Amino acid sequence: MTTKECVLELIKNEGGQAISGENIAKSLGISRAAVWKAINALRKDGYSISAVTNKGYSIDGDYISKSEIEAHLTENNCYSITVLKEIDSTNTYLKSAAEKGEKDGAVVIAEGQTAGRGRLGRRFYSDKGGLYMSILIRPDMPTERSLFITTGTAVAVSRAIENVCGKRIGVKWVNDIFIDNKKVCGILTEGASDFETGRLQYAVVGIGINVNEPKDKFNKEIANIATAIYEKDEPWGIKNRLAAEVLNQFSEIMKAPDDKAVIDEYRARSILIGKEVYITDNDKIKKVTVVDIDDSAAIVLKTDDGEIIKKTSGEISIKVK
Ligand code: BT5
Repeated sequence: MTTKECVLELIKNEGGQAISGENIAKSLGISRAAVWKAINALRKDGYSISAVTNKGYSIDGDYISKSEIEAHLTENNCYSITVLKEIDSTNTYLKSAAEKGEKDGAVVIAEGQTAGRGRLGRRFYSDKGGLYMSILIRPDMPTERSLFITTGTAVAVSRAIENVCGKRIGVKWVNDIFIDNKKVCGILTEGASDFETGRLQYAVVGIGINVNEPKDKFNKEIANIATAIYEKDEPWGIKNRLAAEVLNQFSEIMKAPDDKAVIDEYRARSILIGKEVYITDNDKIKKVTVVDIDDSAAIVLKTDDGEIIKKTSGEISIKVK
């Protein structure tokens, strides 16, 4: 670790309380001037570090820390985690690493994204306040079953938010996580498959969670549809516990994402079943009723003239009436 990283760890370890420059210098065996230089460099990196006279330095509680995430992982997890302050898109970054041979279990987490992506070229607003992470997996799985990666991830994220933050979570087929009828998280699964074998080479699973509302509020494009887990003042270090629990649940579920129990839980969390919705299918808008989500994770719809149709991800987008 560099001096800057060591100073950061010491300040974070205080859980919001101040630590004096003298104590930092003593712990690391460096001069006060070196501490001051490291603090300035951290501020330049975007950390919100306050200095209080006669007390020392403290940091805002919404930071993300690799060591804290690792400390909350269950024992048999072997993720290789990289934490970044800001990046264009964690999915873009990890996809490029995957193409160069990066291993199963690589995880990239960012505090903000400048070009966060949703499905079908849509934008995912990624202000500081959220948790943006991508996980690389190389499952031995036929490509046509990859929809289960998205549904399994939705269950993992739902469980994690409930366990760590105590909020009740619903799922909007196929990749959206909701709290009280508003979107709190989106999932983007991208990958590559081997045409000869018809099996997945890799998948990069991107998860964007609005943990705290952005300081300047949500962008007006999403102001009416988006929500955050916390309106303000998220609990100290919560993003680290949440990221770890997402990874814990994810590794458990990815052992068998198509397991009946997982798809049953996904179905039970669905906010769409029984509702009338509009679907956009090949540029045509249709009103339909959502009948079910079947065991292949396809959505089962009934049209106005009574016809039952099934759709899989990517073909349609859904708007609740
Ligand atoms: C998604 O797409 O919701 C997938 C989002 C995946 C984001 C993660 S973050 C880490 C990784 N790196 C990336 O670059 N992406 C992944 P979709 O279902 O197409 O929804 C996109 C739509 O959600 C937009 O058109 C907006 O209407 C809405 N939206 C955008 N930003 C949002 C936000 N922060 N919260 C709630 N809704 C949002």
